[in-house]
Amino acid sequence: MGEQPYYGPDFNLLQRQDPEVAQVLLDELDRVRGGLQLIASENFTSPAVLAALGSTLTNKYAEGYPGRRYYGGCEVVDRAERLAIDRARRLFGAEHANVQPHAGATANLAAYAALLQPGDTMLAMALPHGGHLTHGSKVNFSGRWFDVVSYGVRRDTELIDYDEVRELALRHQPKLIVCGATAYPRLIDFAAFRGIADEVGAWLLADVAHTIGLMAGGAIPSAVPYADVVTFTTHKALRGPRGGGILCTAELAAKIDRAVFPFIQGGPLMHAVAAKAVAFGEASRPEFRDYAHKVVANAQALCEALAVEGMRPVSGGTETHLALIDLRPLEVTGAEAERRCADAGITLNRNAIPYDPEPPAITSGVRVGTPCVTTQGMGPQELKEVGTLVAQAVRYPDTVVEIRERVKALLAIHQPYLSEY
Ligand code: DSN
Repeated sequence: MGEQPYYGPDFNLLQRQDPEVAQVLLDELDRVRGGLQLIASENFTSPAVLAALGSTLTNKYAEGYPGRRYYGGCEVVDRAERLAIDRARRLFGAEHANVQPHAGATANLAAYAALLQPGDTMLAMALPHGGHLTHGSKVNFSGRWFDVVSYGVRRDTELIDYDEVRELALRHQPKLIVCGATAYPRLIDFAAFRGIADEVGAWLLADVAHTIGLMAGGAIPSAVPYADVVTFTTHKALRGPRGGGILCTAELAAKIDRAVFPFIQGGPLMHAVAAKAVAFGEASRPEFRDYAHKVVANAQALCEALAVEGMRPVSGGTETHLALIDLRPLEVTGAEAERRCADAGITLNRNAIPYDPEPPAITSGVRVGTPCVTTQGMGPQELKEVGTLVAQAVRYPDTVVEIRERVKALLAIHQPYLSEY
């Protein structure tokens, strides 16, 4: 070590000490630089966030909360957590924030633990209609531990049927109503959910893991004024480190904090907490508003380009960062489309569409999203081109060499991690 103190990530050091792992890091960077990343739940976090993640804060045990820890020596990491909490509260206008959940699924587990007892009834969106595993899937703790009633989208409009949600709520009297989704391209009417929750005396939880970044940037309406509890992830459109968080009313603050620690988690990951503070700071800047609006405009351009090529957007379009595409008109399954796109240098994921006749491992759809390509600096013009390339890859797999060349040409201008954005 030279005269400079060692603060954080030093790739050359890793290369010298562990070339095998260093090679994995290099190969992953090459992978994302060598193809289009259209997975709606991924993003390229900033170098500043990466620096906080690769810091000595990873060493510190800090069970508890700032000012009331169960370990000594927490006075420094306390500052990181206070910054993260204050910035999250300001950014989202929330009464309380808990920044310790390790992931979105963990945030949901904590929220349920705060609001429900095992066996209680909750009403949430079905996974095959765009919900999430933690919204009551039988293969997840939520489906095992709670009495789950599911709502979905209408067959004709492919939109949430708020009349159905209300009827189910009146019939089953859930203690908790969950709104939010992972594959729903449209805006969610949080006011309507609030009204239904109030009518039956239920708590309202908005799981906005996918859209919190768009809310931070003012590109879509926020769930915070309506929901008792808002759970989210920090690594999707928000562009922060991998992790979760919870916003809630002052009334629920103590319950939520106790549910996160000590009920479901032990020591928080203080390097991740510091990186969340960095991300909330970045998302508070005017540039991020611009970014969030561009993500949506880009998703709309992509969706339109796909529709022109016969790839049918579920619900007819998008108002968010993602589009869900029904491939049945092309007689290609989601699994096959995912594979053909991968061959062409385009990463996306197969996804069930509402009322999907295919099993979850095959599906009739794909999901595409624009957080990554927008971070890379692409705009609607490029997204039109991306749509054409996706469609060509799915429809004409024999032209894969040509598509790869066009993907490369796009990426030559728009590379991730070439600047400090
Ligand atoms: N796995 C995330 C997604 O891709 O939507 C949700 O947790």
